[in-house]
Amino acid sequence: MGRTARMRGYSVWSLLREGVGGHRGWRPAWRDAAPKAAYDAVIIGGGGHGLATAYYLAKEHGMTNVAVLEKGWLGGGNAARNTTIVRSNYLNDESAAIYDHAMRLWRGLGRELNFNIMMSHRGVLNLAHDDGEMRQLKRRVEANRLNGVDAEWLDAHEVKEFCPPIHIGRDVRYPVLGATLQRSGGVNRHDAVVWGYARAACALGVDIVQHCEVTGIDVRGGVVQGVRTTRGDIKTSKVASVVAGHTSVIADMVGLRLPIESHPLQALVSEPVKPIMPCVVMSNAVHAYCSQSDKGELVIGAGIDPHISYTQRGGFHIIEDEIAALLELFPIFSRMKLMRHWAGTVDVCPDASPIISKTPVKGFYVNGGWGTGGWKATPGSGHVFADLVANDEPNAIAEPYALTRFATGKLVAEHGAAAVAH
Ligand code: FAD
Ligand code: PYC
Repeated sequence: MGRTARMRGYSVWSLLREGVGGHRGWRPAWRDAAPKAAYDAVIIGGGGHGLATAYYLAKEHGMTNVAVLEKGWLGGGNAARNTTIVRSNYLNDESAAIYDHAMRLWRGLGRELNFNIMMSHRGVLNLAHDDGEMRQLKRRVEANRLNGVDAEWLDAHEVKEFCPPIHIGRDVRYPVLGATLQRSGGVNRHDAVVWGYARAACALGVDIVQHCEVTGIDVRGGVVQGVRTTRGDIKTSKVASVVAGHTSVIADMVGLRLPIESHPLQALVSEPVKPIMPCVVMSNAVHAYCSQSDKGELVIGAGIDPHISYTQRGGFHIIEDEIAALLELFPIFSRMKLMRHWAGTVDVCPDASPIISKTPVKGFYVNGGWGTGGWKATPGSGHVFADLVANDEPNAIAEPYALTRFATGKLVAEHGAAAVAH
């Protein structure tokens, strides 16, 4: 029996009884709250980042009179749609700081939340297919090491040793010449992370309100007064927007125009098979990446669909291209069947780095622009954003991600390390 079950007083017999009896004795993991008339802070968006923000606000800053407002169900946005690749091998110092902060938090998160988030540090390979890419990726390995991020360079034969199903012959359009390896990188379980944060935040007093869409934000004299929602008006002096692909929609409610574009990003899974992929493999040049879920499905993705859209669906040609590329890397998968495919809406900044920032509207804070790669940042993002919302000042990790960088030109350019094209 797992630690969670023991702590909650379950025995094997009670689990069996619940299994055959329709789970009638199980308590919900969190309270589905009705919105109150006022809160000290309102978080818009019940994805991983919003829930992590709520948890750290309560745990580290003693702010418990807080609501998370989610227009759908918890974790039904990009949290549910992402492929959960976790790594911190970005190029710039500012990125290493935030993504490795997240990596440190991931390591202890299952224990901290007392929830099995199925964290698997199985290693992430980023492939190089030509001399230019090799130079660029080797430089990234050096930059990572200077920042204390674990990174190695593997030649093609070492890549094959680490990932036996991969094809390293030279008979393809983009042969594998080598790869970076971050051994601590890997994958985890998206809904467990969401539910773990939700349960922990709720236990500290946070109200989690599902099916509650924010439709407007009241601002008077440049200061936030509250939010309007499909379940009534709520007064608050702090509104924190954590809505991924809808960041520019929420910002528009306070008259703010952000340098963000929203694009579809697709993913798909194959039929389940026995364990074959021991690690995560990503290729920026051919636009394909792949890992294997614990259920046995190959989890496959590529870059964004280039058009702007909120539809949560993408074009078939993207899938065709990514599968063609993937099969050059893994001809062994050529007869597998694909089972499901979907898309999310990702919010992309011009430098492929996020926004974690105060705004010209007092009391309105933005966390967004994570593009194709925000899942890996979830705990780090929530941790530093909670600090910003509580203290009205960014800490050293969050500071480079202020909106002011688009005026000063001090961008954090991460298109290379973002790893799936955007
Ligand atoms: P979300 O989970 O989308 O949460 C935002 C929530 O806000 C949503 O639930 C939405 O319903 C809610 N909301 C929006 N508007 C309102 C409103 N008006 N009122 C109330 N609620 C509202 N990142 C990685 O690091 N690794 C990966 O492998 C990876 N793979 C990806 C694959 C795909 C196909 C996609 C789409 C994304 C992927 N990402 C990946 C990116 C990652 O999923 C996101 O960057 C991250 O999940 C964003 O977190 P979030 O909590 O802000 O977003
Ligand atoms: O940022 O590592 C990443 C990623 C993988 C797939 C989508 N994003």
